[in-house]
Amino acid sequence: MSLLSGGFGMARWGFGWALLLLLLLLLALWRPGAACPELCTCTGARISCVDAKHSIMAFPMLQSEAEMENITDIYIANQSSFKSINEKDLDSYRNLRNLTVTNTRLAYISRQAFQSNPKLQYLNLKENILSNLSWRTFRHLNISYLLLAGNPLQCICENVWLKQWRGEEAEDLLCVEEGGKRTALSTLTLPNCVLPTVTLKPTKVTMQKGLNVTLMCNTSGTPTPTLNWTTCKLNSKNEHEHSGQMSELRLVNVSSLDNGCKITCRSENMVGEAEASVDLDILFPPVISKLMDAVSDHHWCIPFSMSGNPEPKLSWLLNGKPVEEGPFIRTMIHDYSEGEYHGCLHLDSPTHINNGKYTLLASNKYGEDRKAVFAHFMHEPWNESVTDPLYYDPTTDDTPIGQTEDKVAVYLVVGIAAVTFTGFILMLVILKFGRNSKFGIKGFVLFHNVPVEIVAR
Ligand SMILES: *[C@@H]1O[C@H](CO)[C@@H](O)[C@H](O)[C@H]1NC(C)=O
Ligand SMILES: *[C@@H]1O[C@H](CO)[C@@H](O)[C@H](O)[C@H]1NC(C)=O
Ligand SMILES: *[C@@H]1O[C@H](CO)[C@@H](O)[C@H](O)[C@H]1NC(C)=O
Ligand SMILES: *[C@@H]1O[C@H](CO)[C@@H](O)[C@H](O)[C@H]1NC(C)=O
Ligand SMILES: *[C@@H]1O[C@H](CO)[C@@H](O)[C@H](O)[C@H]1NC(C)=O
Ligand SMILES: *[C@@H]1O[C@H](CO)[C@@H](O)[C@H](O)[C@H]1NC(C)=O
Ligand SMILES: *[C@@H]1O[C@H](CO)[C@@H](O)[C@H](O)[C@H]1NC(C)=O
Ligand SMILES: *[C@@H]1O[C@H](CO)[C@@H](O)[C@H](O)[C@H]1NC(C)=O
Ligand SMILES: *[C@@H]1O[C@H](CO)[C@@H](O)[C@H](O)[C@H]1NC(C)=O
Ligand SMILES: CC(=O)N[C@H]1CO[C@H](CO)[C@@H](O)[C@@H]1O
Repeated sequence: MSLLSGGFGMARWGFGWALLLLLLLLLALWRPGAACPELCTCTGARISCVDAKHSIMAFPMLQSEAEMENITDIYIANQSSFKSINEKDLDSYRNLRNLTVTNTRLAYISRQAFQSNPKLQYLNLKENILSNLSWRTFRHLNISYLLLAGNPLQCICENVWLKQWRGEEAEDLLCVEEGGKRTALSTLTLPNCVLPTVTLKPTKVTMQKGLNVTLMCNTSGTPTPTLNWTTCKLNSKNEHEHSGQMSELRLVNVSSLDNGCKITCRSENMVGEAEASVDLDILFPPVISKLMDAVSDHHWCIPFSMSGNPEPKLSWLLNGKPVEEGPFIRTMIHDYSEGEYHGCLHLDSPTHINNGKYTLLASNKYGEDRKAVFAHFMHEPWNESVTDPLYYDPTTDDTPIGQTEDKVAVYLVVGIAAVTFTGFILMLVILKFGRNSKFGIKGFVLFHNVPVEIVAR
């Protein structure tokens, strides 16, 4: 408002426009195109470096992380100084989908080269000088195209995994034998170059909690594969022992918290990998971890959480008598997470006859558990249209606490109002007579204190 009033305002207004223009100019300069490295061209989400006279040595970097995150396509061709793709080179290009590096001196690709590029789909590495490539470089990716024609790939075990490659050109891919002779990779067979297999025993683990179990993983393949166990975060005490092509995983005093846990044995060598897994099925008696006060949300719900395997059967008691379930009262499990079933006893429009002590019984063949909670289904306080017979019902032995409190509150408020009013009248009287009487100021203090004592009582 003040900007437009008076000469001073006009000056500020002009200054504002200049600032805005400057900002726009800066914004224009910040556009991706302008931040493109000298020897490359950038259009939208693509970087392309094809200047053969002045070769780049590594992937270009843009000015900001945000710009690099926008890039989905990098195209590099005819670069005589481009030799390797190292561990961190592509870290900032997190959304990269297409990568072409062709007709360069590329000889080395790190196994971690694409660890930050989970979206990489199309990889064209034609016409480089790659002699070998590990499958581990691509283990976490979902590559649709891997083009490798025109590389002096050697006929060695490390490249044998390419035989199984589903890429379109796999059949035509050639490799170079020691003498220099070229062979179709698809027909290559090498001694001592065998894909791993793995067997895990037992194949099913169903056991009671507190017992011990030993899992045995056996692998074959050459070169000798390495074995690894991957498990959920185990609560049971565990140890593994490794010897040659065998590995043992021993679980002691198995915890019910590990029920459903998946245990995997993975085996890998340069030709590829294999794995086998088993799910722990741990039997244990029911445990009710939570039984909470009734809450109202369309219907009333008495929420509970419990565990047990096999899944416990549930029933309820109201004041010690079995609750008959039906359309208006029923138990429902809503969710199974972190080893626990979460559910509700649903009550449709409960009345005072539903008030009382609710006991949840959970049982399976290994034992049972029970927990109880008191539930009072009440109308909203201060609702004049309802005269709840509950408070006059002689059959109800325990008084509903909430409503009693409400009545006390009413008495208290009315009492305080009455006392304040009396105090006010008394004060007027004292002020009127006090000026020329013996009561004085002391009288006022005395009278003011007396009603407060009545309230406290
Ligand atoms: C990234 O792309 C989005 C959508 O195309 C665009 O709005 C945004 O300005 C770009 N960010 C950078 C830093 O270029
Ligand atoms: C790379 O160089 C070859 C021959 O030198 C040429 O035919 C090709 O068009 C060039 N590629 C690009 C993308 O410039
Ligand atoms: C990636 O490359 C493929 C094959 O050349 C092409 O069809 C696709 O449009 C490219 N995708 C992007 C995002 O550039
Ligand atoms: C794979 O290629 C790299 C880079 O050229 C080389 O250092 C390494 O010795 C090769 N590995 C094998 C097994 O030939
Ligand atoms: C892998 O890519 C293919 C096609 O590119 C797609 O259909 C599939 O869903 C992808 N799989 C995963 C796990 O991303
Ligand atoms: C489980 O192993 C522990 C330690 O090796 C041992 O003390 C315990 O007796 C074993 N329990 C059973 C049920 O075999
Ligand atoms: C492991 O597997 C190999 C081949 O599958 C088999 O010959 C060997 O007997 C197995 N060893 C054990 C201890 O099961
Ligand atoms: C087994 O574990 C439970 C807790 O998970 C513990 O209370 C019990 O003492 C343990 N038993 C043995 C023999 O270590
Ligand atoms: C009073 O209770 C009745 C019956 O439970 C309900 O329909 C009505 O909406 C309530 N009124 C208010 C003001 O809460
Ligand atoms: C990723 C991982 O845990 N690798 C391990 C697999 O097992 C071998 C020994 O068998 C370890 O050396 C690796 O570190």
